[in-house]
Amino acid sequence: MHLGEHGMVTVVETGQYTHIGVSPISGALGAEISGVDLSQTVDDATLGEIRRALLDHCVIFFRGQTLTPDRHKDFSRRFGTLNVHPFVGHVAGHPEIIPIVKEKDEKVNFGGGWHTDMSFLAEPPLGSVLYALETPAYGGDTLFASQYLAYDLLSPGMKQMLGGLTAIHTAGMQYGVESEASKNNAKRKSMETKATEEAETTVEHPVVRTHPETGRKALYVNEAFTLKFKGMSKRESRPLLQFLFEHATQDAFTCRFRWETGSLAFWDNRCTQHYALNDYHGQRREMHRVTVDGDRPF
Ligand SMILES: O=C(O)CCC(=O)C(=O)O
Repeated sequence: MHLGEHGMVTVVETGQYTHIGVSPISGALGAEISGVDLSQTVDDATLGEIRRALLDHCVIFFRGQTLTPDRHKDFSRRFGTLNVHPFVGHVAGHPEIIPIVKEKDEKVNFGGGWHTDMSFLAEPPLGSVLYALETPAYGGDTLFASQYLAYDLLSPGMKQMLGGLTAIHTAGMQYGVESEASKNNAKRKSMETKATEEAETTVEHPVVRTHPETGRKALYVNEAFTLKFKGMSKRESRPLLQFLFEHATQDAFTCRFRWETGSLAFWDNRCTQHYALNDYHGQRREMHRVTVDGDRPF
């Protein structure tokens, strides 16, 4: 762990919660929520506290839930409209649910590198709601990193420089016809992914975004989808991007979630990155992901 000299990692101070229990799981981000049954319609006061917990902790976790695909979507829809992934197949009859599956005999997992979901969209997701149907006896944890901390712990000079930069994002590195990732995706028989020319489309986002609800600044580049800085070549962009990718995901900014069947994670995609560990070969893992639409970053 290498913290900069510019500040200390702290958990955001929160107000009181009266409808739910909220227990932070690391000093950087992440909290487990208790006292909620998501198989029932959540009342507005409880939902308000869940929303506040998400904003305070960036990723929240629920355990012991029993959700049908419809209930999973109903809960997620309370936070916004639902996304249909342009390049990844869906659960039969539920275009808004991506099955994230790794079979016992498969090697490649989905999300096995640090990323922010779908930053290749002009309006990337607010967040994702991931529900565990089958989990391995060991391994398969997910890491999350606070991109507020990644921004806060940069030097004033770096913050000033990044504040003037725009980045170019694309799905091409993951879903482009010629990409290495597409070749790996094709080996994954349990999930359908499309390799298309459409994936090469690019969009522009500020390198530092302001969270539309908290007003806090967050670093917004990620290795999966950020191609380069606007107005620079890929070669010129690479050294600074590489520094930011490594800086943004250092241990001090992370938490790690251990899944059980019935666990549900809801991450705020506007201020986090995540990484699905691939350390459970020979075991099966099956999740369902619903993705909530977001706004254009500013
Ligand atoms: O399977 C996981 O734990 C996370 C999957 C992932 O990275 C994603 O849904 O973007």
